Amino acid sequence: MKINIKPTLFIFSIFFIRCISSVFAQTTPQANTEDAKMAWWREARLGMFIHFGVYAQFGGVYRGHEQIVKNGEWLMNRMKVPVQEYKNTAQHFNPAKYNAEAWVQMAKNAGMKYIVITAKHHDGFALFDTKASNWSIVQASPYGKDIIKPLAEACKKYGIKFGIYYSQSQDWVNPGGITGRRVMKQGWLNPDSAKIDAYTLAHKGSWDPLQQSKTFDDYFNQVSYPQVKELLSNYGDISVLWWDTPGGLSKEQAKKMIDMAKTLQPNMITNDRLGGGNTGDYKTPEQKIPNLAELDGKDWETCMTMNRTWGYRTGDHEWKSTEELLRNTIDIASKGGNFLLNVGPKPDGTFPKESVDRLKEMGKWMKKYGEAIYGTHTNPVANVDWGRITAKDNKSNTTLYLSVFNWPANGKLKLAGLSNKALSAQLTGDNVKLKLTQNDAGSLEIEGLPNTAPDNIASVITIKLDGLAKKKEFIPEKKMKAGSID
Ligand code: FHN
Repeated sequence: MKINIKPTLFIFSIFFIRCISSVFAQTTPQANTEDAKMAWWREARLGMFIHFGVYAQFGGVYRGHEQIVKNGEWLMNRMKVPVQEYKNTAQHFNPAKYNAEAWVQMAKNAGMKYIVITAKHHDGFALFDTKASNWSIVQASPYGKDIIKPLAEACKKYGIKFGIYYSQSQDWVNPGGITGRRVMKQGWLNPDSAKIDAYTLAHKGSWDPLQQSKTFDDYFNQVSYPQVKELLSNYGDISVLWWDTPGGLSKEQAKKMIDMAKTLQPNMITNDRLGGGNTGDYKTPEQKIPNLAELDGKDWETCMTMNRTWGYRTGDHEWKSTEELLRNTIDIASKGGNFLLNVGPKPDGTFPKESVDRLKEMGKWMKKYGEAIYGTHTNPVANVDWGRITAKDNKSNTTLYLSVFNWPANGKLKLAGLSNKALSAQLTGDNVKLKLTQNDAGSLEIEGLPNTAPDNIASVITIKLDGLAKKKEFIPEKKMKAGSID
């Protein structure tokens, strides 16, 4: 049978070029720079989110009405506070007890490696000295000083990476900004709800004509773009730019924003919420921890509240326990993700006691067992029902960290799916050696565990493996839902 060599050669060369380019793509200088950029972030694993602004002084209550739906930072929108009335409230906003160093030390002592603060949230109030609007803490409040500058300096002083959250599209005060529509019943049962809901429906979600007195392009060119430029020019190294609620920016506007950001802060990483087709450097599931089926190998960070609100609320007492917060930290690291845990400071500039207590308690665990979190990657072996597993590789060996939530009464633990020989096991931080039995099927039994758990939240066991364990492959079965579940 005569083989027509030309078409076969042609198909073979296409296939060959494809292989080369995909290998090359992974190892291009571009890919290496991206990877290098993410290195500190992947090592960090745990960060602090801070939602602070003029809304803190309401604490979720407006004219005696407790806001129905959770988020205190959405008060102006949910309670339909007229623009000028909301702006007037800044005359009473004076966080006199604000101490940037104290905030940073609380984050650091909790084991957090980076901070992301809301430089401007959806209500448009800038916590920094901006020339692009007079709606700022410097020009509109008796406090009169930049909040961002001392925080950036304190982060630098204490070796904490500094990040900025900026609401690039939504802005309920600077005219032309997007006004995400929310129905009145999410605020309070206002007798005029029907009229108000009809108005917001007819006016792109806005509830005050002032909001629509300029176009979005005006807002983008006169406020959003220049303010981001100020933030990336006047506060030293910005390690993270956290956009939010995408929608509004055109492809061109998003490109213009990212090009500027990359020029001013080439090492900065950004999240996936800019919009305009920009996917950023990592994904941001909110108030949830994705399951493995949802992961696709891309970097991700779960952001979560300690109670149910991002901004301070007097009436929200649904605080998660330290146990839940730490087990979330471990669960997220065991799936190769970062955890950005939120604090909503009080209007005087101090952290709520409930947040301070949890940060302190987390810090105790992280001080003893932080090695099971920092710089670890996804559990390469089988999942277990008694806890979570993280892994860390050096040049030649993988170390597994078994974080045990349910301590075995019989002093034994089983682990399956090991393709490497387990060389040693010990209680992390206690140097207590444990007995290992491993069969050919890769099942491992750990014996000699103390009767009582060394830690009542999660006790960690370190297992040194012979050689490097094969990393987990990600074939996403379900798409990870990005962004807002506000
Ligand atoms: O609308 C915001 C909300 O206020 C908060 O800032 C969260 C934090 O991730 N992001 C949006 C909701 O997705």
